[in-house]
Amino acid sequence: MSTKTITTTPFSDQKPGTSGLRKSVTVFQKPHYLENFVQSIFDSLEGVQGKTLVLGGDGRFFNRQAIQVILKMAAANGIGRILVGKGGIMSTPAASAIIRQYKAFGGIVLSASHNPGGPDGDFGIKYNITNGGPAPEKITDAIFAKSKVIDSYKIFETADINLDKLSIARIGEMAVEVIDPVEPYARLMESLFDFASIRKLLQSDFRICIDSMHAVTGTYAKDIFEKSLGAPAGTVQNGIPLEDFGGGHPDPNLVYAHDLVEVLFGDNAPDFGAASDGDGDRNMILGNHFFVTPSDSLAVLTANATLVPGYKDGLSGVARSMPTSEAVDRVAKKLGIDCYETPTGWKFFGNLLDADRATLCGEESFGTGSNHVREKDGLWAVLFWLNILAVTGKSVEEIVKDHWKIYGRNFYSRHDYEAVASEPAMELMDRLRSMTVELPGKQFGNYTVDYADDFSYTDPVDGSVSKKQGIRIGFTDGSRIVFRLSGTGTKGATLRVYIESYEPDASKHDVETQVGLKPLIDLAEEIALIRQFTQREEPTVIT
Ligand code: VG1
Ligand code: CO
Repeated sequence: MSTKTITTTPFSDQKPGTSGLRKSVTVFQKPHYLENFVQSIFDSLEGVQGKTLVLGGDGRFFNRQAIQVILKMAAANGIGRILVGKGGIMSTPAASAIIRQYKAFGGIVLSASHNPGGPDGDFGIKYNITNGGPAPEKITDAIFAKSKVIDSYKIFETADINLDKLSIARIGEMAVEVIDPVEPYARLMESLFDFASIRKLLQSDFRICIDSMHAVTGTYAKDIFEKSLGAPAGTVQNGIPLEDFGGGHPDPNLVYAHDLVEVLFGDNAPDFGAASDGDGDRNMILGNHFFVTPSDSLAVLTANATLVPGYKDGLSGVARSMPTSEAVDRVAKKLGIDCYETPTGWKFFGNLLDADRATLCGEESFGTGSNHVREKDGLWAVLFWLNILAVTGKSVEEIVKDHWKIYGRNFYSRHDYEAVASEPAMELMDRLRSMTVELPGKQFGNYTVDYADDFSYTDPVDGSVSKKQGIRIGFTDGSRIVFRLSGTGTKGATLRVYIESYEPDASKHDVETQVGLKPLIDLAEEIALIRQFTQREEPTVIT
């Protein structure tokens, strides 16, 4: 049993993106690949020696092997203590909660989120800081810089730790505590929501269905909904976490969460349905034959926050990512609170939450959360909705339609062109970028361009500037079209087109989303020549 220093050479592709490093499993299995990145993390953290780190992942293929490697490397790098989730499991929001509760130095979370898993799927690794949130660019840049010059890494040679038993063990000087990854998170949820009212609702004839998509929330959802809140056994479907997510794509949207969609849009549908993603930070909310757009969900939670014990005193402010619809802006205006527009990615909310400028945050990509942790939180959003439904006695559809009556409806949709060729996708963006100068004032049928830019964000707390965050084209009637390239895809490029229009007139709210947005969808094609650049006739996924 001793520390060994192993000679290595750098890999060129270890730049952490929006949420850490994501690559296919086969890339992570290359000799020294994982080790190089992990050593680069340890080398970039000043003062981590002797401190506590949290470790866990979404249970996908390679999770257990990676955890054993990281534990041994942590011991060799002088880490004081590691808290690792039993079975190597920890959802992203639970990791955030545990880092905060234990006042840990930080944490390492293993996940490629909503990307498929298994030997041919994806794997990922990200570092979270003391506040429980994703590392800011300053740290991820330092990790990348290290990974480019690395020539050796340190690892402690010893037997594997048993991850399946709650225990305290040692690797050299370092303590390894295998902890329950659910309990601290479940207690936090209980402290925020009115569990008594939700329990009463779930024991009435109100029926719910939770789809964990064979990913990490299976463990959490069974404990919270079936055990703690008394929902009938079987409420959680696809609840056993599997290394390949049962061959599925654990992305909670209308296309990939089809099991749940069939239940909620089928005969004898329950009153409420929800799904979450691979690592449990996303959520999709459905009512009986009704889909709640994530942007609307954020607006509804904001408007109804004071009904929930954890937020009964009101919100300090709200924040949304730039491509998220402006529905929440209207609520913030009415409540007289600030509304921040940030680039895509949860890390941009961290400073606003820490400085108490925002209480709730959300992204159009099925992410909602609050200052209770520093990540988006799927099951938190589900409990928030159930709390609102329990207190108001209304259905999901009534809640949303009543909301539209008050605030108007923001028709909203995202069109994804997944795994297209990278070069033409970048050309499409470059072309749009150069067009932003000439677009303002231009007329396209009924639409006149009000502004066009490549979104740039100045963090109001630390003044840091993030440029080139997506092309926004705004029209004089309040409609918007946004173009971005994904930072989380692992094959080629993924073009995301976000389309939004505003309709104040309630008599026009019952139009199907894609129909309501048709003129703008056509306009996006006319302006960006999507078909020509992507060589695709239609999007891969429409949400
Ligand atoms: C996507 C979403 C973004 C989200 C990110 C991480 O990024 O659009 O809103 O924050 O995934 O989510 P991109 O760059 O592919 O558009 V998760 O659940 O994968 O941590
Ligand atoms: Co996720």
